[in-house]
This record gives sequence, C-alpha cells and structure tokens, in this order.
Amino acid sequence: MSRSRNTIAGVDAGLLIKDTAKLLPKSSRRLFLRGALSLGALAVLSGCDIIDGDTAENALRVVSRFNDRVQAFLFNPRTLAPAYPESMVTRPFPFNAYYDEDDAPEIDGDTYRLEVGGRVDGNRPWTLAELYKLPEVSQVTRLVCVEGWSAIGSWQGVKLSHFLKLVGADLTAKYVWFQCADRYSNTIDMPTALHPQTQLTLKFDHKILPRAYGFPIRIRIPTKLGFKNPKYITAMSVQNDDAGGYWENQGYNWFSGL
Ligand SMILES: Nc1nc2c(c(=O)[nH]1)N[C@H]1C(S)=C(S)[C@@H](COP(=O)(O)O)O[C@H]1N2
Ligand SMILES: [Mo]
Repeated sequence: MSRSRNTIAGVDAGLLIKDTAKLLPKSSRRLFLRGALSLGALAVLSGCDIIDGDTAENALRVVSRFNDRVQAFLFNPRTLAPAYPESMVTRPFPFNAYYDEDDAPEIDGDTYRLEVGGRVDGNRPWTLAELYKLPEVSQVTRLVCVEGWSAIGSWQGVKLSHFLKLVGADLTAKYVWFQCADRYSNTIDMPTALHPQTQLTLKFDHKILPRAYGFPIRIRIPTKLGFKNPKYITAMSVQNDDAGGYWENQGYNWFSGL
C-alpha cells in the first residue's frame, strides 16, 4: 500500500487527487496534479463557494462531489464493462475488506433473510431458496480496487434490474442502499442499479459463494470500483435520500465509475 500523506483519515490523498483530477479540463488538470492550483481556482472550477481559509481537504471533497454530478451525467447506461474468457479468471479470487479474512461474517444460510424495503410494493424478506430459483445470468468481469490491484471473476446471479422489478421497486427513485453483515454499506444511483451488468450475485465459478467471497449475496457492479461492490448483503432499500457508504463517508469519490 502506498503511504502518501493523508489529509482525510483513512483515505490516500494521492489517489483521491488523481481521481478528482480526471474530470478537470486538461489544462487545469496538470496544474491541479502539480498542486499549483489555488483554492480560489478550485472554487471556480467546481462552481462552489469555497474561498481562502478552507482546507485542501474541504476543497477535495467539493471537487469530488462536483465529479459525482459530472460522472453521473457522463454515465451511459448502455456502455458495458469488458468481459473476459473463463480461462482468464483469477483463482483463488483475492479477499479484500477493512478487516482480515478470518474476521469475515459467518452467515447461516438456513436462517438467512434478505430484507427488502423502502419504495417497493413487495416489502418482505427473501430466503436463499427463493433467490436461487430466480433466472440466472453470468458474467466474467474484472474487479478493480483503488488500492492498486484487480482480478477477474466468474459471477452468477440475478440481474439487479430484474429483482427490482420483481419486488415492485419505484424505478424513478434516486438510490438503492445496501447494508452488509459487517459494518459495510453502499448507496448506488438508480441508473447504475438498472445497468444490464449490475448483478445480485449468488455464485462464483457456478458454485454458491463461499464465505470468503461474500456469502450469501454480493452486488457485482463491473462499471464501478471495487469498494462500490458490497458483499455479505443483509438488506436493501429503494429510496430518494443518499445514505452514503463505508468509504464514501470517509471521502472516497461517491460515483467512482470506471
Ligand atoms: N461487506 C463488505 N463489502 C466490501 C468490502 C468490505 O470491507 N465489506 N470491501 C470492498 C472493497 S474495498 C473491495 S476491493 C471488494 C473486494 O472484493 P473481494 O474480497 O471479492 O476481492 O469488496 C468491497 N465490498
Ligand atoms: Mo477496494
């Protein structure tokens, strides 16, 4: 892991700067990366009212929020993330979380229920047996982690768009929020939730997800960075307010598209 100077607890400032710089106009991007761009110029670029006296930390947050708006606008709901042949699948698939693999949640599949709530008609818990009966789709796609590694996985499950329609979700709502069995959570925007490759994943390599891979449910979003792919899902909610997420709340760029 790189150990560059942190301005936000738990967040690599170097990575955040590179990320936020991506969508600045080319001319200002170079200046921004050299650290020569003033906070005043940042205020102009971001269209937000930050002035002298504000910390660089706040400026980065503002640019990051600005980028969310730009990225959401640029996001094409039909553009597909690259798919790979099964021969390229990384086995074993690497484990990553904010804790060690030994501390991963242990979930009993027999008593497990997926809570579905918020703006949905069918506000009821789902058993795994019910979920395993839903129409299955498969994808071989790459998971890209901001920490500087990536791996290709073979994922099977239900299209999240299919599941949302099945539970009578309000598809005009802004967000879908996921709660995990650890202290993790994520909020994603509705266009991303409805993207054809966004998957409620139940299997890896056509076998039920092992504990280390996020049993019993993970959400695969190949158009997003790894941290926007929650594992060990226990609840989801369709809603109009942004409930944030584990890393988003610590300053990671909310949209984090690829
Ligand atoms: N519940 C939960 N989901 C999570 C995380 C976590 O700590 N807890 N880490 C995220 C991060 S940062 C990455 S890169 C991927 C890693 O997925 P993997 O363990 O299958 O490689 O899971 C994401 N989803
Ligand atoms: Mo990650």
